[in-house]
Amino acid sequence: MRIDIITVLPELLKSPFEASILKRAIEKGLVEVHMHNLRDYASNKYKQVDDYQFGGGAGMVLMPEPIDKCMQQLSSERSYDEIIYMTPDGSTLNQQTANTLSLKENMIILCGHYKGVDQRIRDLWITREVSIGDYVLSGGELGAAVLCDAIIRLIPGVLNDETSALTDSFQDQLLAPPVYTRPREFKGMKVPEVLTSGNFEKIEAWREAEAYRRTAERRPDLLDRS
Ligand code: 6GU
Repeated sequence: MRIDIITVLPELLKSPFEASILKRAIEKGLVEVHMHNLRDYASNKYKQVDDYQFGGGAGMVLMPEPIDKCMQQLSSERSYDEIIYMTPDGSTLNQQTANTLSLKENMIILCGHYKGVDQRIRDLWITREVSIGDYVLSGGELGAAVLCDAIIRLIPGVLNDETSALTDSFQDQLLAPPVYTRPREFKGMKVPEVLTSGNFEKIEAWREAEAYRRTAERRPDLLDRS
């Protein structure tokens, strides 16, 4: 998989890819992530990438020309399966979208800023608009980092224990059951006996029941779906 990220703040996006499992995925050659600073595609001598909005109103808008120039450059080098725009008015990211995107080969992620990008860029280039939740961020960069993490960890070979993504919360529309490790007793609290019984059928049944109980209690909306 190859991900190209177009941003006015590449520094904000560096550290997630220089730590933990994202770094390992890149080192293993399972994913390539390339940052493109929109300012490098600005045409006037002030390296301007934003401008006032027509019709008036507070806030700047990212100009179409630099973004278009960057999109054209990238698209001439390879074909892209998805060109994603990170924006609070996109569809809310969920596990199903992450699963779908983890199967793509080449993706561009465009990070919005200020009041966003000129609508014509969205009409011309964007195949999917993604929000990471119902709150406003200062820019799409942190959303892009969240999206990349959600996608990249699903690529086969990225997680050490290949089965562990399968038992994540949401992967079967349920929250994950409680987990325990040693010691068997901590501050008077014991690990549920079934987990130390060695009876794997019973353990599976307990985990499923706990997953349902937890989901019904915390996220009943997940049980109403499908
Ligand atoms: Cl992707 N961008 C911004 N600016 N705000 C957001 C968001 C994205 N997702 C939720 N809020």
